[in-house]
Amino acid sequence: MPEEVVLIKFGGSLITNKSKVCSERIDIIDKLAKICVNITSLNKKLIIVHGAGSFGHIKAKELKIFEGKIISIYEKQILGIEKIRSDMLSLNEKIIDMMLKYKLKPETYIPHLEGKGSGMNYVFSNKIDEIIKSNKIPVIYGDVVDIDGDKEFGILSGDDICEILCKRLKISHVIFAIDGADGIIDNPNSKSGGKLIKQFSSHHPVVVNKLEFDVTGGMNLKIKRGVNCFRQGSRVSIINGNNTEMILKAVMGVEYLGTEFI
Ligand code: IP8
Repeated sequence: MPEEVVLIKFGGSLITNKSKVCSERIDIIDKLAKICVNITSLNKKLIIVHGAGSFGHIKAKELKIFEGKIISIYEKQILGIEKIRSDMLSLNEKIIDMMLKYKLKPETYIPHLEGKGSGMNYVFSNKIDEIIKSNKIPVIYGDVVDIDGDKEFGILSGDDICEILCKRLKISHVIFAIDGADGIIDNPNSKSGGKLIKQFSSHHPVVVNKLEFDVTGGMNLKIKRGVNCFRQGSRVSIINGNNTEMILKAVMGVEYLGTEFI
């Protein structure tokens, strides 16, 4: 197995059209799959995590899935969970199909079928180790998962998955490929739109963009998870995923446009 493991999180806002339910951005998925080919040809092991975007967040927000079981809307929640899970599988299939088109060997780990626990309490099954030990590319995604106790279900974000995997494995580099910005912006709500923070230290104060639509915490969660991945010993970058060339540059260790955690 190659020594260097690169984990790329494809942000849900990047790979889907945020405001249109279940609408994927196939051109971006295509570009990302091509970058995966480049990275594997550098003899690096790749792990892909992807978010939900409009395949998960719109319905999850509407049905307050994040809060767990709510008796007054329980039946609707159960039906909604089924729908979100099948929508997420279909988004995952689009990514897998694209990877197969480029002769990559992906294998999906389905969070709600394999493990349980929401957020950082999620417990992976051994299936993840099997996929990682094989020569396949593990593909994991944010999902609605079962949890023990009265809440019954909750959300596992792709950003949580990144941190959990950094704790479980030795990951050399975690890259959050996002949409709408070149990395962490110092003041996204200002008139000028703020400035890119090229080197981000975990002590840096962060202002979060008020316009985010995520049920899982958007940029705030990404930064928190990124800091924790960095503390586990991984390099961490946040990069505009529309600019896939920058992902490759970051992996190659040359100068790139984006935010590097220091
Ligand atoms: O987009 C969220 O995952 P994320 C999962 O990685 C669902 O935060 C189903 C909303």
